[in-house]
Amino acid sequence: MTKHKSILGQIGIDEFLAEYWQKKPLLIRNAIEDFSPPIDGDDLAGLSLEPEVESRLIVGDEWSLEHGPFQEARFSNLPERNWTLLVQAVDLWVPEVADLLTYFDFLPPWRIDDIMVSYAEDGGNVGPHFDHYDVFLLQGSGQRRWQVGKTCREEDLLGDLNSLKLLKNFDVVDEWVLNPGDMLYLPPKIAHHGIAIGECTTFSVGFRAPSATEMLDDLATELLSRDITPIHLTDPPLTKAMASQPISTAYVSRVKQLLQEVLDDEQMLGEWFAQFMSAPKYPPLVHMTEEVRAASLLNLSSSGEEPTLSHYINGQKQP
Ligand SMILES: [Mn+2]
Repeated sequence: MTKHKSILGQIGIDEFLAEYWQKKPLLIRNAIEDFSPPIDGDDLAGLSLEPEVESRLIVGDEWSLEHGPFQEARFSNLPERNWTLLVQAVDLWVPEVADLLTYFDFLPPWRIDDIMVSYAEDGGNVGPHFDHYDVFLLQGSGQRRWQVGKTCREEDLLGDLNSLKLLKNFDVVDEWVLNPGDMLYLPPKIAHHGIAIGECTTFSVGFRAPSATEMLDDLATELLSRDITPIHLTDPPLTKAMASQPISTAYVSRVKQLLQEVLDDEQMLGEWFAQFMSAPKYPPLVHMTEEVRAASLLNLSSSGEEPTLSHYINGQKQP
């Protein structure tokens, strides 16, 4: 891979990390100059037919959600406008998409989760929402209007509509129309809403943000698998009265102390964390990738004669 220009435009890496990363949104015009997206909507539709690939369709004003794998016929029955196809972890499937990750080598590679690619028809959007992770939204083909709001809290959620985390209220603070190669960085919890202007693709480079609960779950499994001497709960000083009382706070303190003792082992934590953060998100996919490519399902370097996936979308050839 040849050394390329910084994807942060005029902003230096140190400045970006100090001023923007996990703090505030940043729009970068022409983040990649003359960007030609490595895949298009038809490639995405093709991927979404594969059972191993995680894909979703979000259709209409009510954001009706469907999970892949999809049948080819589904794409000829979609409305003319206002729908979005989202395909997760496209970097695992398409090396040309994985190559985009080299632009983000100013961040620890294990922080990166995946590149999700979306294709939307005019008006397509997934509703105003927020995410718990950092994301770079790189515009592929076409245009998308991004509206950005304030930092959100859990209480701001409308609840789980079709597992989409939509917002009760969305006050637009800023908005931009992104063109091919433009990129918007969003820190965690910032309200955002992206609406396709005509048909477009967006490449979302998402970062990992495991919750403490998820980490405790994985850590507990790891500790159980290790042959370590267990430490057990003991009593705080007891009184007879405690036999008939609700669990005393002295017990709660004991429990906390015991659990902290388990965690107070930086070497163990470091080893577990490295393992946890580098665990592949879709274990079988890593092995499938070469197989599928070998089967020429996605022959990106070819043109014209290859299994063109154009007909998947609206039953028409896309330009
Ligand atoms: Mn989002």
